[in-house]
Parts: sequence; structure tokens; C-alpha cells
Amino acid sequence: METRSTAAFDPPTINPYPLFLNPIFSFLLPLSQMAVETPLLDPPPPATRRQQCGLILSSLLIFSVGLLTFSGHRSQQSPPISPGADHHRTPPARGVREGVSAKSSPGFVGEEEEERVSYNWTNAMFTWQRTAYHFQPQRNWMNGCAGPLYHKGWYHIFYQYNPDSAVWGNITWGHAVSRDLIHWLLLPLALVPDRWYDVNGVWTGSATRHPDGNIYMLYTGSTGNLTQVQNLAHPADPSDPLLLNWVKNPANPVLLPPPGIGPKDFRDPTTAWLGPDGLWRVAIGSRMEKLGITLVYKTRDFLSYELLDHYLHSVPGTGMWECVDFFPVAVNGTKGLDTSAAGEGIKHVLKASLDDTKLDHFAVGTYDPVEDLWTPDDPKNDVGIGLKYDYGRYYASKTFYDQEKQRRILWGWINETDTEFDDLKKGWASLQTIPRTVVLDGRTGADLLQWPVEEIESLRLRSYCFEDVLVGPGSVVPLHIGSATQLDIMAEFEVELISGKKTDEENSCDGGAAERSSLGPFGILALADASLSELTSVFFRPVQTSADAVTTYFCTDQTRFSKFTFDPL
Ligand code: DQQ
Repeated sequence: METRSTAAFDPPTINPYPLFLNPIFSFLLPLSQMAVETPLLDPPPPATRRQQCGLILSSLLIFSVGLLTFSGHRSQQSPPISPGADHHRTPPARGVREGVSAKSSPGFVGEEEEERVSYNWTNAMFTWQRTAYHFQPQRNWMNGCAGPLYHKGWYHIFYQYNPDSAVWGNITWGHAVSRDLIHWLLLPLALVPDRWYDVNGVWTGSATRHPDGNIYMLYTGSTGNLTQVQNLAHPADPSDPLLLNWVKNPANPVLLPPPGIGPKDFRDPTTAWLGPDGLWRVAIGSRMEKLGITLVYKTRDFLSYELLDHYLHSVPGTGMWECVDFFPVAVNGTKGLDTSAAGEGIKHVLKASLDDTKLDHFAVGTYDPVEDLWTPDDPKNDVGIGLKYDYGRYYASKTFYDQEKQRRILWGWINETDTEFDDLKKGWASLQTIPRTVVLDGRTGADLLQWPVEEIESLRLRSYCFEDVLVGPGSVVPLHIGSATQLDIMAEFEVELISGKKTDEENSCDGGAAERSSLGPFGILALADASLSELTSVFFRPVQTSADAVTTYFCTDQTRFSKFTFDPL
């Protein structure tokens, strides 16, 4: 009858701009009864965890359970506080004076531009919202990464960038390198829209490392009449670890939209993979009306291509597939695989970024490298109708194989919630997620496990560990860490069910932190002030979908994060 949790709090102070103010971190209690032990979040390998406990400390939270009410058992640490009790209280701890915006108050973002509320933001007012952990350029617009790769000791990210403004347009490839995927060095622009075949934008593309040492960078160019074509670029000097200079192939464009495909529906070539016939395959996302599709081309030299007479895969009703990604995962084991790996003991993941919904959907399936067909293992969880990488703001992701550490790294783009008007005032828009290592979930073989790259731990300067914390139902336990500007939190929960009955309707994060399910929710109240009038909940919602199945949602609830009104202060 217990939920256990381990949490480590680690506040590095590397950022001159505080991301978290008043960081009182607390655990939200499970709000109701529990019965079956449920692994909620895949833990890091035991060795890592032990290491972290020694280094960072950790904490164990034991949630008492029973038939609970908000005012039920009292915590041993603090009086119970109902997470939902003052849901409608709105005295904000921060307001427009500190740069709180539509980003933190989604209710202020209307469907139509004229419905939106804005404020006279300045760049300086928003500096506290910038992050030190995540990749983002110093200023202006960015959307999604292209061609990530590891080369001669450096990780390279190329990103969709507008060098002139904080809104989308004039898309150019920004370029940055890192030794550890965390600390980035901004380099000169890699590709700019200066040819007829990309004059309207150098859009997303992917890198392929040839066994002969060459790097082939395929990217989408948007032409003067907005036709999407595929182009090839190469490093001017492949021996340069920083790959500072890029040249566009004189044969460009190497691919035009094929017959039957709309000129604006042909973009974002994948990293190529090598087939059993010695030819490379490149996938490109498209659509036929509302049918989302993946075209596949075969090529020997990346200059001439043959379009297959069938799709790699298609799903009705999903619309345009952007930023298609296709990669192998090992059925057993924790290592990543090179993109060309196929055969026994290997599954393949197909991902599409759905243009219609701006969500990244993937599915696990089986790839036949001879027929060049991919089939989802579970048709109910097909691409675009089933699993997502992330249930928050997350789009245009891309993976790459890190041959140095034999892992597959996933990177996504966190798109803006501010209005364009506000973005222009503040001078920047959006950022990249922390890169994540992805492997197949060995327990089910049907899902992916994602974990922030281990290098994130290099940011930890101090650490706190809370162990054996017994939390009463319906209450909040403060974990005192003093003040900090950035925190990395590791929390481990163990849930033990009391009954094995289906008790919940399938739901998701939509109800927020205050809505109960039979097994929760429970999690962390971050960015909380002392009165809990201001907080951001990051929480787990396990939902018992049948007697022996639990689906766990990992959610955030920002409805009590810096609400502001026109006269907030
Ligand atoms: N954005 C790029 C496209 C891609 C989309 C253009 C994803 O290549 O399809 O900036 O957000």
C-alpha cells in the first residue's frame, strides 16, 4: 500500500538569468488509493543510480495510502495542503513587471491574432525566462534541428534559424558544436538561402555518414515559387572537426516533387540507411490529401535517385508528415544502433511530426529491408494515432546515432506559446529540448524509453537528497533546499496497488494536477512560493485501464503558474 519515491535535487547556478524563482520544491501527494506496484518511470541503470546517490544524494518518499481524502492522513513532515483547494486563487507571485507573458498564461493566447492580449514586453524583461540548460541561440527565431551528427570529438547541431528576426522566415542553418551535448559553442551560419533552389529557405535536412568518411547532408530547399526540392551539401573540409564551411552540390536540386505530390508537400529528408542491395534509402515525408505518407528513394551516390513504387508507410487521416525519422532499436540491450542496422533482434521506429496538430508521433514496428516496407507492431498504435514522444510542447524532433558512445540521441524543438508580437518584443523565440537517449522498452517491446543524456549531470554543482519521506495523502511536503536558480530533479516513485480493479476512465494530463485518478496524481510542485499560490506541477497520473494494466501519464500543469491580469501587481 505504498508509493515510494526517490528524488535528488541539484541546483547548479550557472545561469545568470534565474529560470526558477522561489524554488520551494514539494511533493504532491497521491490523491487516492493504490494497489499494484507500478514502475512509473524507467530508472537509470543501477550503477548510475548508486553513483548518483553517492554524489547527489537521493530521497525516498513513501506515500501512505488508503481511502483518502484531501484532509486525510497528515504528513509527518508538514500539515496537509490540498493541491486543488485554492485552485481558483489567482494572486500571482510574479507578473508582467517580471516578464510573465502569454507563455506562462496560455489563456491569454487567443485563437485569432486580434483576440490575443499582449503587453509592452522588452527583451530585458524576458531574460529570466531564458534557459541555461537547453540549446537556444542568443536571439531571434529558431525551429528544430537538422542533420545532427558526431564528428571528430564534436557534436554538431544545425538549426532552422532566422538571423534577422524573432519570427519564422528567411530560414537559414545556424550551427553550433558541443563536446558534451550540453555546453554549446555558436559557430557561423552553415547554409544560407542564396540559390534559386533554396532562396525561400534552407529547411530541415539530415546528415548521413558514409563508411568512406564522407558526410552527405540532404536538405529541403524552398524555391522562389515555394516548391520544395531536395538538395545536397558537403563539408568543404571533412577533416575539420568543426565543419565550419559547407558547399552546395552543383547538381542541386537532386530531387523534385514526384508526379502526384504537391509542390509544397515534399520535405525533410531523413538520414539515409544502407539496404541489403548496397543502395542507400532516403525517406521523405508527404501527404496525399489527408493520407500521411513516407516516400522512399534509393540512391547509390546521393545524386541520382529512384522512387519506390510504394510508400514505406502511410496512415489515413494524419495529413502532412514533416520531419519523418526512421531508425532501428535493439530488442534487447541498452545500446543504440547505427541507422543502417536491420535484421534479427531489431525493431524499427517510424516517427512523423504531424503538420496539422504539431505533435510528434512514433510507432514501433517491423521493417522488411528487401521490400522496403514498415509495418506497425500494433495497428492501434500506428504513426499519428498512438504514441507521442512527449505530451508537452514538442515538435520537429530528430534522432542521430552517436557512434562515439553507441547511443541514439533524440532531439526535439519546444515551440513558442508567446504571440509573434511578443516574440518580436522580447527578441527570441523557442528552444531545443535537452537531448535524450532513446532505447526500446525491453519490458513491453512496444514503447520507447527516453532519458536525458548522462552529460546533463555535469551541470550539477550542489545536491540534496531526501530519503524515507512519508507523505500523508492529500498533502504537500516541502523539501527545503534554500535558494537556487536552476534545478535538476530526480525522483523515483514506487506504487503499490490495493485493488486490481479498473477504476478509471482513460484520461490524460488534461484534467491538470487537481483532478484525481485512482492512483494519483503525485509529483513535484516546482517554482512554488511559500503560500502555494504560485506553482508549476510536474506530476505522474497513473490510470488503471483494466484489472492488470496501468497507463501512466507524465504531465505538467501550468494553470497556477504566474497568472496575471491586466493589473496584476
Ligand atoms: N519546418 C521546416 C520544415 C519542416 C518544418 C521549415 C518543421 O522543413 O517541415 O522551417 O517545423
